[in-house]
Amino acid sequence: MKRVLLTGAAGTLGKAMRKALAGWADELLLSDIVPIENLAQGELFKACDLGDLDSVLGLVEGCDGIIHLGGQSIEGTFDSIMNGNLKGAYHIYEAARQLGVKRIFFASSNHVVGFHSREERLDAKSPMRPDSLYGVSKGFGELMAQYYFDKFGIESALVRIGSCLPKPVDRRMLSTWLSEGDLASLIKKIYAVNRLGCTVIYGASNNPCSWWDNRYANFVGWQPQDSSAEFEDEVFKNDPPMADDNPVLLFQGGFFATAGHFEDG
Ligand code: NAI
Ligand code: 15L
Repeated sequence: MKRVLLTGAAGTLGKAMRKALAGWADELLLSDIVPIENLAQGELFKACDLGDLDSVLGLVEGCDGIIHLGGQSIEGTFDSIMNGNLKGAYHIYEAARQLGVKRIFFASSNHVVGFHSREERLDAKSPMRPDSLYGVSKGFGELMAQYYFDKFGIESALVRIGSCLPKPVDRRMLSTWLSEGDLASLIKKIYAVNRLGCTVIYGASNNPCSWWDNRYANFVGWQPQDSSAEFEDEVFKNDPPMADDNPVLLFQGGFFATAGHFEDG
């Protein structure tokens, strides 16, 4: 890969992927609405508001691939989500179409399916049941990707990331945890596979109590190496159990499903 764009590069996963992907592409073009100054060798930076099409066009020009992590990453008002996630998804795909980018890693979220019960095992064909406006916005991004694949052949990995952080810190994350190393290896696989299509992938490590089945993405050849099992004792010690009738425990999305609704204005 000559030049790969990493949006959301100032965020939590952006920082982690900068380290993990160092040297992978000739140039990693970092972008965020927030400035980044500590550039490493092979990194470039361009500020961009994903809500602005002209800026996104300027950003995507000359890129061979896009790792799209940028946008609102938690629940919020519709207005707060619209700019980065709705307009942002459209702008990324439209820029890819106009400028000839053929493959995109789209950071979707488990909150697209967060209203499914924890007793269900989901796969790529399970219906979307978003648990938040944020989850709805990620579902919108997935549909945008599907449209641009069917009409223009732009391939995407729609990665429904679980909980990506250095280690699982609560009981739910024993099911949803994705290690940073496994995320980086997934990104590399997505750009190495011959034919990607438009493929939903659940972004979770090899956790023993997973709710998700990646059978329709086996062809990608991604084999997560890490497991939440090694953190189980620590999590049980630090995160006391909730009462059995706590509704948070019913849904895969946890508190995203039970939290109140944000109103604009
Ligand atoms: P984050 O909130 O730390 O980073 C997101 C970045 O996007 C921030 O640096 C922010 O400044 C930037 N951003 C927001 N609005 C923007 C706009 N309008 N224009 C340009 N940049 C904008 O989020 P995190 O945790 O790094 O997540 C990265 C992506 O992965 C997000 O899309 C998130 O929804 C998704 N994801 C993350 C999960 C996790 O466990 N961290 C789980 C599921 C999905
Ligand atoms: C997400 O989509 C969020 O971006 C992240 O902050 C976590 O809340 C994660 O899901 C999760 O479900 O743990």
